[in-house]
Amino acid sequence: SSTYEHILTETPKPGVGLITLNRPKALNALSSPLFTELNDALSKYDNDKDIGAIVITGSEKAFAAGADIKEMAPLTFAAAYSNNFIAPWSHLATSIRKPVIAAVSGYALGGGCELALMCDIIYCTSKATFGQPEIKLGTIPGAGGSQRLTRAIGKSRAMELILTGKNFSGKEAGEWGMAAKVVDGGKEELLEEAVKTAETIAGYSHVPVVAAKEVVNKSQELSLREGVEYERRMFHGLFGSKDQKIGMTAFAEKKKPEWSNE
Ligand code: CO8
Repeated sequence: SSTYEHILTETPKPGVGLITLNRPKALNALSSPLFTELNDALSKYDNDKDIGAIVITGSEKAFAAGADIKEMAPLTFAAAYSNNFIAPWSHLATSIRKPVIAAVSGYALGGGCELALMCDIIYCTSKATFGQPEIKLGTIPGAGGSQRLTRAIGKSRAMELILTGKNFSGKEAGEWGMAAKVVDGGKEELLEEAVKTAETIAGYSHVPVVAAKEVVNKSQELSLREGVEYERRMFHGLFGSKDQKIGMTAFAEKKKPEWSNE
């Protein structure tokens, strides 16, 4: 929609909502106004019955070079605490129910790395540059980096990266299991892969897609036993959906299912 100033939105394929961070002069630094627009666009796609999956990307040079340092520099403890600074960033991780793929080319530093980690799937170029450099600025990750990076790549590696502020490459992100796909090309090839996967997901019934995302995310919060029980209840619940009947009947009749999203 043309009403946004810091992001672009489009539908590159049926069912796919693409959000491009677009503050090129600041390497997509994540200012509060940018995040307000990002959250608005995410909610619109999440509530749009024609959208099945969302892709977030940046430019060739930067996915996002972090939180806006110039905005943060003068912030006081009292203002940060009383306004719960950064809390709106959690919207993506806590409220968006459809799958979100991060397509990362270039810098994904600090809050940019954290934004990628809030997405459900990360695709990146082999030359992408990830890092949590906050220690160099006299602070620590504040948008989930210490928690999500540690879950994604393990404690020893996350600890080393967060304590030294050293960057790591997209190739390493793939080797360590943080990125699901590493593309040996530029942003165009990367985006093609991310949109293709989003299109595949969007082609399934939205009901089990949302359920699948929810149960996988529960694995990060619950004990194994509670998680397995949660999954089973969700699985039971899906027998109440039209699309379970449509999907299994189509298989038996050797037909392509026509999803109702019900
Ligand atoms: N914030 C504000 N402006 C930025 C940021 C940023 N994070 N990153 C780059 N910019 C600006 C630069 O100031 C510069 O602006 P100007 O032209 O007006 O001087 C413009 O973008 C281009 O940047 P460079 O000239 O520096 O470009 P280079 O190609 O030379 O360098 C780098 C690229 C290496 C990415 C470099 O810009 C850099 O080191 N950026 C900062 C990276 C960083 O430290 N990020 C972490 C920020 S802290 C953080 O994210 C904390 C998260 C906690 C949660 C936050 C909640 C809000």
